[in-house]
Amino acid sequence: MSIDYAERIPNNVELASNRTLQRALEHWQPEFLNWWKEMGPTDFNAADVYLRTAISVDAKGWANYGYVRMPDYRWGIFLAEPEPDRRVGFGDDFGKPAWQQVPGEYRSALRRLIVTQGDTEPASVEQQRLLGHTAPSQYDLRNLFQVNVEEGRHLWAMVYLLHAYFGRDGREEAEELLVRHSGDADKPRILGTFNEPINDWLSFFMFTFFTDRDGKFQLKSFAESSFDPLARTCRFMLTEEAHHMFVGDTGISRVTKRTLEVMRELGTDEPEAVRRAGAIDFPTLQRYLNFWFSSSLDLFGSEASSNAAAYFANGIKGRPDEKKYEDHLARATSVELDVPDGKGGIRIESVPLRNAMNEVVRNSYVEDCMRGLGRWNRLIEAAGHAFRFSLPSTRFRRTIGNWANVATDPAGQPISQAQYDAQIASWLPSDADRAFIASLMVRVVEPGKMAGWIAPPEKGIKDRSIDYDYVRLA
Ligand code: BYC
Ligand code: FE
Ligand code: FE
Repeated sequence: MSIDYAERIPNNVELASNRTLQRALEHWQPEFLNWWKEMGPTDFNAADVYLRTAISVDAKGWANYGYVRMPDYRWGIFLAEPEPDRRVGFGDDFGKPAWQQVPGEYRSALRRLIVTQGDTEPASVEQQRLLGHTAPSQYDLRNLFQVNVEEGRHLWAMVYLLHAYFGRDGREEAEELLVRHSGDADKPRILGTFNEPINDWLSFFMFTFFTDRDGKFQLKSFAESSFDPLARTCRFMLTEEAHHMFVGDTGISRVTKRTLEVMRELGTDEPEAVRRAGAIDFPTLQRYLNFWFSSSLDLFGSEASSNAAAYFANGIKGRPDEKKYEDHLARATSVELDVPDGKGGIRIESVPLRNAMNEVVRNSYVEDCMRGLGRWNRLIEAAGHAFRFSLPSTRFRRTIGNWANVATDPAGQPISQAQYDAQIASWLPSDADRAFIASLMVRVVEPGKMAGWIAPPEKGIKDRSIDYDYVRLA
């Protein structure tokens, strides 16, 4: 299953044997490149970037490194190897053969999910387009661009499915994916978080930690899908996704490390003093964390969802790592959810498991986030400080689901709207916080040098040193 790079569109799906599909995708390709030039990273298209490109989908070839100009990156179509005799792994049709084509009755549901997934990928590139100008190091600049080109490839992955399996509707949806834009008043991206601005690198690290991690869990749910081409596409995307979360996780670790260094030099953890020394105080980090975590929780949908129940029953979208569960039918059990009682309190409601699938996935996500916080907290503990990062309650600041627009404190305790408004500036980044973070965003271009608010990484990319020339500016 090697990838054919002699083709205009590199692929491992034998695109050349389907002339109609190949022509349709070759027609979309220049539109994608126009979008990249207009909406992708500004001003760096002539730079040589030390990037990873897949040359095959097996362990040896998927991570091949070399200098590439971003517009010359070989965006292509790569599916993980097929599993022989794959079967439906959950829901009412458990055990029947997986589908190589889209069943007519599930066509619109599948198209909708693929479009929603596809929409997030270019959205994130749009959100991050100005960050190159304030990169804290060449190493970070390179990582940003690696993430950007791969999100571009994830768009290709979904566009391939739309073109190959959804006929004319699919081609129209593929066009629309380049027409909606992040934050656009008339044609915004579909999901809330993907319309939030990412104007500074702290937001970028929080986004790649919290929001790319939603991507991990959604892709894992699709990797279980009975629609085999979707499952195989998402399995390969997950190999790339790991690096995006690594960027967020190590980014926040490095900020934390630098803050600890400054606190040691100053002999105080007083936020104003830390700020005056050019580092980011922990309470500010916690407010950014609160913002991106709560926004990303909405991406899992409502706690009780008839959509989710139908996706599961029909074998369209499973649970991440479905194999770890014993009961793949999920028909008999139920889940207890906390819901607002309408009188300022909380009551418990029982919901059939299938309807609670969004909540099941969200809970796995929260656990995964906790592991990252644990790593950052261990750095702080080892330095002898009392501060600990914490995740706010899943009830805090929600705009989707049972707790949408219900005022709670970060612990999830319902409070009055007046109390909420009075305290929100200590829970979420204020304008003053954002202005302070913006003031730190200065571009550092000398290889190996870091901006003052972030520690160097532990190692470079692919055995290269930290001061390697990761981006050769034109
Ligand atoms: N914002 O029954 P409900 C990634 C809508 S990230 C706005 O609660 P359902 C990446 C929903 O569409 C992964 N609208 O939810 C990361 C529905 O609308 P309609 C992206 C929202 O359907 C970083 C209504 O509310 N992948 O890859 O069970 C960088 C009620 O729906 C939101 C996917 O999302 C929201 N946050 O589940 C780059 C996977 N949440 O039908 C990339 C595909 C819900 O009433 N999507 N709504 O008009 C899905 O699986 C599902 O659509 C959702 C929602 C899980 C998002
Ligand atoms: Fe992605
Ligand atoms: Fe990603």
